[in-house]
Amino acid sequence: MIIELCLLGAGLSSVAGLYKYKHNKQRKETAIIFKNLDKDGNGELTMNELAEWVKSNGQLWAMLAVNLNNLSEEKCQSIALGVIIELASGKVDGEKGMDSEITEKQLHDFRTKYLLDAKGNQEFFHRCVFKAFDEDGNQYLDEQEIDNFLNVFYESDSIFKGDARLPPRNELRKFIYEKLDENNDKKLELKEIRSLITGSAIHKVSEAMNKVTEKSLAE
Ligand SMILES: [Ca+2]
Ligand SMILES: [Ca+2]
Ligand SMILES: [Ca+2]
Repeated sequence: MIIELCLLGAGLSSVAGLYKYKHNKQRKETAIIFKNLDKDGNGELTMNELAEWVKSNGQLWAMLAVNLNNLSEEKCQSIALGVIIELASGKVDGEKGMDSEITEKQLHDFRTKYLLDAKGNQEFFHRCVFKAFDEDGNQYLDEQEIDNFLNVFYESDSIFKGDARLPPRNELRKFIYEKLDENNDKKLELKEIRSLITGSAIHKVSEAMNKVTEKSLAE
């Protein structure tokens, strides 16, 4: 019994040890990244200092470039930069976040939550896609922005072109306003339009539509 308890104790402490090791390793990585980016050494990162990180780190924007292939790499980088600052600073209301300076702790929290975690990484990507269409940055897509969003599905080089699951444009549009716009204000927030963004961006429109239809039938 005592031996078993000892073994259990050893097992638990090695799990804790591993966790601590991983945690410390991530912290050290953040510290190195931060030090390299903080060119003026004032202990905070401005937008320009962070931009260097985004530029050199494809993980932050390449997914966006692949999925929205009409956007230039520079545009994708600037979208990712905007989302990073919003998430790291906690100021998601448009322009205000852009003046924020990011501390090492904020950078670390952003990395662990949105880069080193698969689910968080997906959330980060969804936010980038959303921001690509929320051109005025007011956190919802108005009718003009929704029109641009719909272009993704219907442009001549769209991966959905000729896909039988893709409904006619006006039907998809109707679907968005009738089924996804939960509070019927003709403004689509990320949480309302997410089902069209999910997956590796919008691959499964009909599936998303079915899901929402099933959900609304079940309610
Ligand atoms: Ca600085
Ligand atoms: Ca908008
Ligand atoms: Ca709405």
